[in-house]
Amino acid sequence: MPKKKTAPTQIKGFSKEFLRDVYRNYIRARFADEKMIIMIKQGKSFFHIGCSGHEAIQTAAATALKPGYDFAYPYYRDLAFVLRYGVTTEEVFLNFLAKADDPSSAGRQMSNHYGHKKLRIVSQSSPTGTQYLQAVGTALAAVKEGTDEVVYVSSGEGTTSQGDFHEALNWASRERLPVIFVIQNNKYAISVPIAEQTAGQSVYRLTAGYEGLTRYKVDGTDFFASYEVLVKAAEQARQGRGPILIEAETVRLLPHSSSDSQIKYRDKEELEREKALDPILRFEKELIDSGLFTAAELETFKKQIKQETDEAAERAEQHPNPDPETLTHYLYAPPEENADLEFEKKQPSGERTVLVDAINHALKEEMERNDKMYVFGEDVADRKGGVFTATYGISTKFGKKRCFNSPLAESSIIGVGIGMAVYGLKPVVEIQFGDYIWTAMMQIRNELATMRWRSANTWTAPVVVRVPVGGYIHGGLCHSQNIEGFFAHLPGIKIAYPSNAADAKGLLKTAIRGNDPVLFLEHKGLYRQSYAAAPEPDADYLLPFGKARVVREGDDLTIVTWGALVHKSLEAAKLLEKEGASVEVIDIRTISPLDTQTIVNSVKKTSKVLVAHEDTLFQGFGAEIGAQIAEQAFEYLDGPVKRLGGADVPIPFNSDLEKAALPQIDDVVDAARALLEY
Ligand SMILES: Cc1ncc(C[n+]2csc(CCOP(=O)(O)OP(=O)(O)O)c2C)c(N)n1
Repeated sequence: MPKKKTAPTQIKGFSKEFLRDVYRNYIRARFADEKMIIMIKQGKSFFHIGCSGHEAIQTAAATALKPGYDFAYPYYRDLAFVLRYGVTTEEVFLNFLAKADDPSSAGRQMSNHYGHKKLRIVSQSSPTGTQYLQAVGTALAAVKEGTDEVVYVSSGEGTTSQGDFHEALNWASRERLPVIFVIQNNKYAISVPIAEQTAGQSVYRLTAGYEGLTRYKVDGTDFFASYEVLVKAAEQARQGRGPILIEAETVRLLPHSSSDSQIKYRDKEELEREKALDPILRFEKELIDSGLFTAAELETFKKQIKQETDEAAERAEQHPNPDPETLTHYLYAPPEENADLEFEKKQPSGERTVLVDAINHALKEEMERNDKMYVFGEDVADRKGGVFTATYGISTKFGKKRCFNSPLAESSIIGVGIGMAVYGLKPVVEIQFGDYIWTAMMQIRNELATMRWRSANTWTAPVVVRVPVGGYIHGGLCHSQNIEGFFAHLPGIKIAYPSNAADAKGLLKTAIRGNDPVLFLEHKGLYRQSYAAAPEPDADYLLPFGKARVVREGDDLTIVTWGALVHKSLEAAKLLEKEGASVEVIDIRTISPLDTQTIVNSVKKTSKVLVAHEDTLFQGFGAEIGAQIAEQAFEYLDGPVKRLGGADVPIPFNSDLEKAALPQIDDVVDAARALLEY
């Protein structure tokens, strides 16, 4: 009698149920892509960027991880990843339609920019590559906290040309952090083929030099191969055996986005060849050939999922749009988050302390108070303790776990800081000189300053960034810049610029205890000046942001100033007093928020105002103050709003030249005198 053939129950050890779920995820993603393209044509949304062709590697990655436990930094093409991770199809459409209930951003970000607090999908912004350093920061936080959480981060192959990618590999490899880098190589970055993008046309080979990094190259259209690698990677990362890079070869079956037309730059034959590599066709064949599924069964799944997709889209359409009244919500922490901060409890009465030491003491006291606080940057650890010694003694007192040297890479410092803050730690980082903050500008402008707003208050990144700025002590062009004018233009980040030791301590403590990102500017020329020294406040002295100080009262003219020009303005006021002029000097103390009220009140009294700062004049922050005065106190003015700033040149090294470039006491006197005589 012929032996009866028994039906298989598994493929390669995977149960029918498991494979059905994988297949269903492929189809959910594919149908969502197709539906979104239709809805774009119907004018229901404006942008779509799809995952078609990438389903296998993405589904494998999400399947190998623990949603809601492991952190994910998925890129815009990761639809199949997020669906498998737990985002519902309806939520995908809420995001696509920019609805108020969109869990990633409440309609604030472009579609397909994912984020989901409960699932630990960190809010994703648009710059290619920034996510890598943040993923490293989150992994570092997980290690510091002693957990076995793993961090997934992905991008296309084009994005691996970004410096942030290599900085991330360096940091992750250096510390053997639990990061899984998944590079989905579809061979194009918009229209640019990998041959024009990447040395050797292989990300796998390109990254060979990072010791400690485990690398795999895999066919990303093959679920079984991809899953095998991802499981190994997750296990390795979880066991603390270091980061993993996976280059997964995929096909891009759609144009780059709905704004692109790939037939302009790809041959028909090539597109046909890629269609044949569609991971869905491959998986269907494997399922049917194995005998585990019939074609009819798969058709039934498709029908069901088609209906589910249409229904999810319809439901999402019924949700409300965001209310324009909410536009400015969550740019900063809502007041209740900072409600327990008590300001100026006791006036400073300690020993006279120089500014840099006041900073140092504030850091140490806050480290003591908050074991989630971390200090890092270039050279900050002992024995050096920072190039200005602001961090001296911290690593010795609190250990190198909590105060450590970063690589010499500013974007890394901010990106890793964001990742740690997202996790719930409090990074207080140092950028060695304001002049070198520019390589971190992308992380600051598009990531740090926007995290809370763009995720509608679900993710926050309250990193404090300390930055020595300003002229003197022979810094020349690139150790002397003032930077407040650039950063004041960024909504979402607060900026302090203290002029003396007591203010520095009080403002830094407020920055550290608060829940917003803060740029904390320290004039390096004031660090050890006796005139910037002050009686030291106690450990609980907090100064509020947005509260200017009337440093000297007067009736004839107001000088609005900050940083190093506070002292020069005071000296000028003393000289002018001898001529019979009564000059009021206001130190704004924080650039953002700005205490316009104190300025306007003073101008109402004196009717004449000079805004004086060290930064170059053209488009300096003084222009903003001048404009606000013109708007709010025009009828009280008895002369033009006058500005005094640095010459519009780089800062020279030669002392005489530098003196000529930066405003001196005489310049303040001259400007004030001209106005008094007006
Ligand atoms: C820093 C930055 N530069 C440029 C862009 C515009 N841009 C968006 S996606 C993209 C191509 C990315 O290609 P790749 O990394 O290969 O991923 P793929 O889209 O092919 O999956 C570009 C140039 C951007 N978003 N960010």
